[in-house]
Parts: sequence; structure tokens; C-alpha cells
Amino acid sequence: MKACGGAYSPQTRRKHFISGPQWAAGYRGDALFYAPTRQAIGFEEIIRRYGELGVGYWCTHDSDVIVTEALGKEEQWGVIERIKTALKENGVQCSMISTETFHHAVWATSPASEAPEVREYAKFRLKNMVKLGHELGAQFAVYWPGSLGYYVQGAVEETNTLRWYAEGLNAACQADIEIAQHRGAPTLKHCLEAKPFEPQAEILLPTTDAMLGFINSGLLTHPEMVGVNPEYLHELMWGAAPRAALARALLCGKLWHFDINDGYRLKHDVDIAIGLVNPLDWLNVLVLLRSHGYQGPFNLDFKPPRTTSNSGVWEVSFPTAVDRFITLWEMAGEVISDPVIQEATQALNAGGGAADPHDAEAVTAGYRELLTLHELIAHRLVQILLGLHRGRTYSV
Ligand code: XLS
Ligand code: MG
Ligand code: MG
Repeated sequence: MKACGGAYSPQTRRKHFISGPQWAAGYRGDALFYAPTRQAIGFEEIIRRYGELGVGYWCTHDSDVIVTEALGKEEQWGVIERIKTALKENGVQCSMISTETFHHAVWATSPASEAPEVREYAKFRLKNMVKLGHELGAQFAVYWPGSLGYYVQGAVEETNTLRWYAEGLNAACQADIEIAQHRGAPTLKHCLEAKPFEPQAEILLPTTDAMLGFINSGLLTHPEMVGVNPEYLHELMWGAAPRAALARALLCGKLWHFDINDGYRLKHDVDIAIGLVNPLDWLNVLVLLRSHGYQGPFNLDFKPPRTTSNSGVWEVSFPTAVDRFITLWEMAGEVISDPVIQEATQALNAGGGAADPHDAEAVTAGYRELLTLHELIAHRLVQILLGLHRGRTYSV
């Protein structure tokens, strides 16, 4: 375990806005075709472990901690009190809460079902989630619509479904405004999370760009309260460049929350720990976010592999994932202040200085040598990633 390296102190880890989901630490290794491989653990232990590790924030789905039957009923408040005690005892804050709208059988036709009673139930759950969020002191609400889509063609009318989905969000925002006013607290930041496939075959809002379009569709009564929670792997799953997807959300002023993990292009949602598959791309992503002053949470939405034991989740999975994030974050700072990259970038931005910018040949000739700097920058990034710029060499 010591050999995993990069062991920062809990104090150092707490300097970052890193959040640990209840469901990530509680994941038992089960899936379609897979039986669980780990014992169940409750929120008290999870919050204590996150606190010890130096993960200063915790988040949850409503039904991860309160049984579905108790949601919205008096008995939920007993659980909320226990959560508040656990958070306080361990110096952990609740950053985000989410409504689970995918697992229970009631969501078989999505939270925006054609059946009005399902939609009414969805509103009840969403409004209750906002209430719980305020009580726990959360700043963010996340919505992964999950089953908003279909398996069989023609059964679902897409425009109606999207309208109904918007009605649910509008109910949540309205409840939030009222509760916030009553408590004298700020409203939550409501963040939409897209995933291109799984669990439905066809998804109505499959990408962060689709979510941005939806926010600006005119269907939301409070678009200013709604932003996005991109997940790194969800963008990679459809073949996108995650950094470009994040840049588009940044430009819209909507990048409020970020699920961090890793995985493979055009495959299912394997939720591997950050930087374990694509460290170079991750370094680049963090350069973008650092240079644009992203202030939101980095949410550890990964799943410890099912080969890892219960103790391995805490001894190996979480510490290494958190520490690799911090290392890559520090490296991103190094990239931004690297004199070679700075000089190359400035030279590219200054251009070739062609006397006549309307003459294609002159513009091309003036800029030709400079363009090699694109490759030079890429090599330099890898040097920084591998530590070569600090003189790391091998004697052969
Ligand atoms: C599932 C999503 C989910 C959301 C929260 O793929 O990543 O975990 O982040 O509902
Ligand atoms: Mg996620
Ligand atoms: Mg995922």
C-alpha cells in the first residue's frame, strides 16, 4: 500500500473541494451479470472514513440513505439527524444531494413518464430532495435523469417527454426558491448530468451539450438556477474530447460541478479512478480548469473495482484516487507556469507577422516555422507528466 505512493496528508487533501459520494464508497461490486463482492457499509462508517482520509465533502442520493418508503415521511428526519451528527463529528460537509430517479421500479418509464401519477411522484421526490439538501447544508443538487429514454421505438414521444422532464425541474427550482426564502439561505445550484447510453438504449439528453441546449430551450422557468455536472467518462463514452466538452460548458458559464473518473472511449460506464487510464488527458483537463479558475467540486464518482476488498476501498482505492488528483492538479499548475510552454504559447499568439494578411502564401510562410511549437508543447506536456523536465532519466 505504501508503494502506491503520493500519500498526501489529510490536511493537504482537505484544501481541495473534493467530494466523496455515498454510492461510490458503498458500491458493492454488483452489476448486470455481477453479484456483489463486498459487504454493505452504512453512511456513518463512510462519512467517518472520508473524514479520516481528508475528503472534506460528502454527497448522496436520497434513497442511498433513506429507504424509498420513508422518503417524504416524518421518519426521514431521524436519518437526517444521524447524518448531521456523523458529518459534524468527522468535520465533513454535505456538498450535494441528488434524487435517485433510475433504480426503483417506479422509474421504469423515467421520471417524465406519460403517466401523470409518476410525474407527480417525481415532483414529490424532487421537492423533498431540495428540502433534505437545505437541511444538510448542501450547495448543489445533481440530476442524472437515468431512464429518460427508451428501449423500443415509437413508444415515447420525445417532445412531450422533455416538456414533462422540464416540469419536474421547474417544481424543484420553485420549491427551492420558497425554502431558501423561508430559511434566509441561498438557493441550490441545480446541475444536470448527461450520460450517452445506459441504462436506456436511446437517451433523450445524451451529452452535456444536449443539456446546455435543454437549459436554454425556454422550457425551464428558472434557467439561471440550472447548470451542468459533466462526468469525465460520460463524455468519453460518446467519443468526445472531455476537455472540449468542458470548455463549451465554461463558455456558457454553466460548469458548476464535475464528476471525476476515467475509462475508455465508446465503452460502458466503467467508472475507473481518475487518471488510471488517461493521465495525459486528465492533466490537460486540469490545465483548462485551473487556468479558468473553476471553483466547483471535484466529485469522486468512480467505483472501486470489484476485485478490491472492503478494506482495500479505504486503504488503496480512495487514497490513491484522491492523491493522483492532487498530483495532477499540482502538475497542471506547473504546466501553466512552465517557461517553455509559456514562451511557445506567446510566440504562437503573436503570429508570424505577414506584411499582407490577405495574401495566403505570405500568411502561411510567415507562420510556417512557428507551427512546430504545437508538437513541442505536446512533448513538453508529456515530459512534465513523466517528470522528465526535472531531469528524470534512465541509465541504459
Ligand atoms: C451514473 C451517474 C450517477 C450520477 C448521480 O452513471 O454517474 O452516479 O453521478 O446520480
Ligand atoms: Mg456521475
Ligand atoms: Mg460514470
